[in-house]
Amino acid sequence: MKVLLLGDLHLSDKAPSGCTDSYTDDLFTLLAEAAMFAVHCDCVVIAGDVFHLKAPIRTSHRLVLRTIEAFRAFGKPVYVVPGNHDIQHDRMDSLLAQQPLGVVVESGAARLLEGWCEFGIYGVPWLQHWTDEAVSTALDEYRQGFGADPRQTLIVTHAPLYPEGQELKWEHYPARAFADAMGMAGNVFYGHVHEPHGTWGFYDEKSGVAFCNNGALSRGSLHEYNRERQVGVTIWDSETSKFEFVPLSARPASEALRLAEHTERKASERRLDEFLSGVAAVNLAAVSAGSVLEHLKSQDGWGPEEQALAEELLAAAHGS
Ligand SMILES: [Mn+2]
Repeated sequence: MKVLLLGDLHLSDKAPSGCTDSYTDDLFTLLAEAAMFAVHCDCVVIAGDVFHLKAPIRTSHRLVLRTIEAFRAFGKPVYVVPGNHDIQHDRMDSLLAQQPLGVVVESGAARLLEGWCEFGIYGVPWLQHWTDEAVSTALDEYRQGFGADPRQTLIVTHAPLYPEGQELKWEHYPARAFADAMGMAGNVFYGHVHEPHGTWGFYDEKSGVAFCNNGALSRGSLHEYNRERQVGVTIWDSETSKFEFVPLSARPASEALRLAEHTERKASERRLDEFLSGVAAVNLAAVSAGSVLEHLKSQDGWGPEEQALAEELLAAAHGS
């Protein structure tokens, strides 16, 4: 059996601020390209974060319909393991009650993957709290059901997993503890971390756990890794129990990311810092916008550019 794996689509009507306007269309082009590889696979599993915005009102019907169409074009069963962006307030019961992904599932274009599915793949959605107890509970049925050859089993999850030594201080669940909760047997493909980790883990030829993350399909931020990495999907083969990365023909970073604007914004942030240190002596809460401007005009280095920036910021602060 072969499984086409992808994660972190972050579909959105509007491009995130670091991306060019073709963001949404580019993602659908990548999904269409990925669908060509689905022909050789038995099913498709998406490792969460199908939609970018958690508030359901901010995703259009048009985008939901395009997503349904794109998923149907895979021509194979599509499973989604819900990510933190697919639900609201970290509550899984929001999904079918109000979220855009719930509509995609109701349409029949995708199925939710939690626990075992008919392909013998096991889903672990985003957890509200990443505690040992919650992880162990989420993997209970896995430990009982992985059978004689765990090398032929696959877990797909949306989880804050990192190779040892690369963990984020404020958000991670120790990979070794996750592997222990799996009974140290099987393979894991995970989303949530957008920077690709490749294949790594605690395994040898005979046993252990292999983890794989191929990075997000979306390049929604201007991080360094997004400027250089190859966007792609992964095919997992139960015969060999190996993950194979499949590069997609994504736009070069210079066309997908607003690199020039980013440099400009950094410069304007620097000017903002200077502006704020200029007003540090004034209690903003107690004065009017006009008097703040008067104060600023008396500062050294005050010019028309600073004046325009200050007026803009003050207008924004007053909600006008
Ligand atoms: Mn994500």
